[in-house]
Amino acid sequence: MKFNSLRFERKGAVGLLTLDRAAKRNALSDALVAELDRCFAALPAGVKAVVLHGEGEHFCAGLDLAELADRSAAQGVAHSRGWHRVFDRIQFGRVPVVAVMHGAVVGGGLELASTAHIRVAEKNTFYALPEGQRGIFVGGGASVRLSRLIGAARMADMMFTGRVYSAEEGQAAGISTYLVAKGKGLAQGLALAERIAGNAPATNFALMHALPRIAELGQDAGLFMESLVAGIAQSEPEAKQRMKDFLEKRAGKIRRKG
Ligand code: 1HE
Repeated sequence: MKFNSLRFERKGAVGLLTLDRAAKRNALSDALVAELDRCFAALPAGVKAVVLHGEGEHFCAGLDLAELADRSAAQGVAHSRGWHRVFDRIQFGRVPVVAVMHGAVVGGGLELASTAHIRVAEKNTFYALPEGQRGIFVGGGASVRLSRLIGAARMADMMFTGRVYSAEEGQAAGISTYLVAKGKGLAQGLALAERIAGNAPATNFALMHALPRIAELGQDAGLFMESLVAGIAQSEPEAKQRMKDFLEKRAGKIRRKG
């Protein structure tokens, strides 16, 4: 796949997707967002997980402020809905995405990272929602995705006060679930993506498409939907084979850490 502001490389079953606009701190221009859309729509069939990271010193500086033209209210709604469509395509796409973050993860960059299924942060990562200071509001899904990760109160604090979260604070708040040394994020992200790519497809599908929906349901409907998904997943031949492999001592045991 050929792009101007992205690079896509195959590493076996893992696709490595790089935001490749370092001179503008990987700011999300309309063209870059359109390329993300095209990339996720056309992922090669053999790709079973994607790692998303940023070239240069930062993951992503958010919306390309140079393009914040004189939009009417209706045009602003349409622009935001365009991002929602693309970001939904990433979150509810075909394969799980691991975001590897470093440097600035701000505004729309944090919204993009929030679409991923796992987030790895390097220790030099920092998070902010400068929309609050720029006199605008988030439009790339943060009110839904980020508020579910860190809570609406923390998100509101970031926007009211311009608060910047460090990598450690982001980890404690739930933005990342892996915190690694500077320069080690990509190796960690690729290792995680390889593990994910080795899962049964039904498990990955359930985690991407069923779990977030179940998490939004009440207890009764949620437990019922869980049973339906569990029944479907365990009926797959691959699940039966994996269970048999364990019982016949061909599969690994879970080992205590350290
Ligand atoms: C940009 C952008 C951008 C950098 N749009 N051009 N996002 C923000 O408010 C974040 C604005 N950016 C920054 O605060 C800083 O640039 C960073 C902390 C990300 C990086 O700092 P630094 O010192 O490494 O880089 P720099 O010198 O500030 O920027 C380098 C170049 O990138 C410079 O351009 P140049 O032509 O003068 O070299 C910057 O203008 C350019 N650049 N960030 C356009 N964001 C759907 S709603 C989502 C709403 C939002 O995302 S609002 C948040 C916008």
